[in-house]
Amino acid sequence: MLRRRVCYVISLGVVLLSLLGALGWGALQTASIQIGTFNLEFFTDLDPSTGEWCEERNHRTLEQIRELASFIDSLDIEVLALQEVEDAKAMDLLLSFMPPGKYAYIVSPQTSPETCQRVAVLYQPQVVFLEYQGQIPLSLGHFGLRDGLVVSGKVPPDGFDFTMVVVHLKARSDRDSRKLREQQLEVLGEWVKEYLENPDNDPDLILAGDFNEHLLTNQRALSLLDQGKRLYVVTQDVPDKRCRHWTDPIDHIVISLDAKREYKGTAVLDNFFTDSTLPDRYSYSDHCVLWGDFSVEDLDH
Ligand SMILES: [Ca+2]
Ligand SMILES: [Ca+2]
Repeated sequence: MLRRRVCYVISLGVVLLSLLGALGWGALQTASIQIGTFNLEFFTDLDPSTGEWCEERNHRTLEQIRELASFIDSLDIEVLALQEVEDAKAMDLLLSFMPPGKYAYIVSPQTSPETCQRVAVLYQPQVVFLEYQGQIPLSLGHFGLRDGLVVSGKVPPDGFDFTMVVVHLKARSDRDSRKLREQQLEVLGEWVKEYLENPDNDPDLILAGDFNEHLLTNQRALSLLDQGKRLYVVTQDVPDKRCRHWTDPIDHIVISLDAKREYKGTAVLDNFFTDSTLPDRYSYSDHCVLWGDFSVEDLDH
């Protein structure tokens, strides 16, 4: 009798394990992945011989970098677009304070024009594969400005696949800066149009970054980017759009119409500055973290 019961329990265990295997353990653990963006404000490798302009503006101690890394890890975002990263050494520094093996990164290989504020992407390789695809010449040849970084992503083995573009457009609101930013939006918009019109490309396109532009209220800026493609600004779904004393975000996630199938309709702008449990939060950045939830399943037609 006892033997039969043991056999029964073992059989039930085998059935459950088989079921887990068939469904995919990863799918059970995460029904969605988060894709986000965070401007790290002069995040350098602390080597004063490189990226001098950024090093002079970097205000963090090693202890504050440790706290920043632990804060980012606590968000547990699977794919996080980053802005203002000096280089790969800076990313290695950040990862040195994170759980070993949990994160990987891709940094924009931009060398010309020179910049110490590269765009990058931090991701969890155990959940999603990311691969470098190229750059978009958004720096327009201007010293210090940033090219866009294009990566492809896929939730293994046959889940959500997409192309992501990380951007950091020209800051400031003086006339020349606004004009440059408009040119950048046009170049990006044309790239997006061409990308979406090529049937060989994955229809799920995600633009994430610091646009330095109020895309929710500046219709002209959005139309330069959109080019009639009916892109969707995920940022509009953020319930509380306040970040410090601003209420009209400049950090955005913009997705193609097809990617809306994968997007779960929920987004967060984390105004961590109000969280008093984070002692050095004002040293992290001058931006909030934005993310949206996406399905892990491949819903391509
Ligand atoms: Ca440096
Ligand atoms: Ca896809």
